Amino acid sequence: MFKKILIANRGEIALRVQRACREMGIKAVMVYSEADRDAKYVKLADEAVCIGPAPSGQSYLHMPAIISAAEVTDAEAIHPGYGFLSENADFAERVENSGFVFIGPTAASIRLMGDKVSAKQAMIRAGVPTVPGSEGALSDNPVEIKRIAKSIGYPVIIKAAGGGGGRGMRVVHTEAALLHAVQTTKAEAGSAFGNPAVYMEKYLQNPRHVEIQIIADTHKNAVHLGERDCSMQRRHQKVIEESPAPGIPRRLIEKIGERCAAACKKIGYRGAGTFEFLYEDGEFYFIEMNTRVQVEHPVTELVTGIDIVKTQIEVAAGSKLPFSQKEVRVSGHAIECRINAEDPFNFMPSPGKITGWHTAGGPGVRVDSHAYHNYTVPSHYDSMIGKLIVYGDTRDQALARMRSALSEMIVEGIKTNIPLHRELMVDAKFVAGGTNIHYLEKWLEQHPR
Ligand code: MV4
Repeated sequence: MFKKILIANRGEIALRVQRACREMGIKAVMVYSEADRDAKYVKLADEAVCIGPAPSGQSYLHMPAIISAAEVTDAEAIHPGYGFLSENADFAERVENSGFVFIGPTAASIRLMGDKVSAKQAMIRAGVPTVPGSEGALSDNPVEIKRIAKSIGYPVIIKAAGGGGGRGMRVVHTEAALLHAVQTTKAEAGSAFGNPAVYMEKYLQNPRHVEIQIIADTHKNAVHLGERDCSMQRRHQKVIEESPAPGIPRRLIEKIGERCAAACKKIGYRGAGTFEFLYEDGEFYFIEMNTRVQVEHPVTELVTGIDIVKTQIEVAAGSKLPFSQKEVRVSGHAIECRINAEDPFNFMPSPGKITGWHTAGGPGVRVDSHAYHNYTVPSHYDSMIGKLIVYGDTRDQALARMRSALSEMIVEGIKTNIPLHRELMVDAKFVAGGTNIHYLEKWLEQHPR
C-alpha cells in the first residue's frame, strides 16, 4: 500500500480523501491555493504545499505545480478528487510519466470517455443500451443529416463530441431548423472544445437521470454498486441525489449494472466510475460516463456499506477488489442534499465568513463538509460548502431523518440553500418519488421566491 498520497483538490472532497488516507495509515499531502491557506483540512494534513494564487488556472489546474509538489514531498500517488484535473487525460498521463500513480483510470480510458462519440460507440459494442441516434459523428452531408433525423423522429438533440454535462447541445423540433442547429452547434463546439464533431440522438422529453456506480481493479474484476437518482437538478447542477432510484425494478437495475460492469472489463477500466443514463418509460439509455469519484458517492456508500474512496486507493495500489458482485448488497435508502453558499431565492453565490455553524447529527446522519465556525468561503470556486447525507431503512425514514437534520442545521453569516431543501423535503411530488429532470426547474418557476 502507498505510504503517502498527494490530494490535488480542495474543499469537502479534499477532506474526504484525507480521511480515507488517515483511516488507511497513509500520509496525506494537501496542495492549496492562497485562498485556501487557512482551511482546517490544510492544517490537519501531514504536509501541505502552496501551489499558487487563488484563480484555479494558476493553482488547482496548474499541472507542473502539482507534479512538483508530489516530487518535493515524495508522494507515491495523486488523488484528483472531482472537477479540476480529475478527468484530464493529459494530466493522468503526465502524473504517470513522472513516476506517480494516478488514482483513477488510465489516460486512454479518460480519453475514450471524454469523447462522447467514442464513449457511445464503446458502449454499443459492449452491449450497454444507448439513446437511438447517429452511428458516430455526423457528416457534413445535409441530405444524410436530414435522413438520420427523419429515421429517428423529431425532436432530436445535437450534441458536441467534446461536450458533456450539459455543455454544447441543442434540441431540434423540426426539419426546417435542423441544418442551422447542426452548423451552430459545430461552430460552438469547435471554439469551446477544439473539436467540431457533433452527433445526433432522439430527444427524450421527460427522462429521469439515473446513474450506475462501478468500480474495477487491475485484475479484470469489475462490479457495480447500484444506482443513484440525480434528477433533482437546476441548470445541470445536481441539488439532491438518492439511492435506490424510487420505483425502478431491482432486476432491471441489476441487468443494466451487470452490462456496465461487463463494459468495464471489456475496455480495461480501472478505478471508480459512473455510467450516466436517462431513464424513461421503463428503459435505460446510456448518455455519458464519468471517470472520477463523484460528489454524490456517499449515498452509494451508505446503501452498500462500501467505502468508495478507500476502494479507489486500494485498486490504484494494485490490490484486488475486496468484494465480489455477489457480496454487494443494496439495503435501505440514502438521500443527499448539497449545501451551497448561495442565495436560496436567486441562486447568486454568497461567499464570506461563516459566523455560526451547527451541523446535524443522530442516527443515519452524515455531514461531509470542510466548513467550520469562522471559516471564510472563498469567492473563487464552486459554491458547494458541504453535503448532508442521511440513511434510513426505508425512503420514508430517510426523508424524515433529512427533515429533522435540516431543521438542526444552522449556518450564519452567509446565505445557503438550506431553506430550499427544507421546502423540497415536504413537497408532495418529491416525497412521492420519481420526479424527472425538469421537475425542480418547473417547481422553482411555480414557487416565485
Ligand atoms: C439528453 C436529454 C434528452 N435526450 N439526451 C444534459 C446533460 C448531459 N449529460 C446530457 N443531457 C441531456 N441529454 C437526450 N437524447 C436531456 C438532457 C438533459 C439532462 C440530462 C440529465 C440531467 C439533467 C438534464 C437537464 C437537461 C437536459
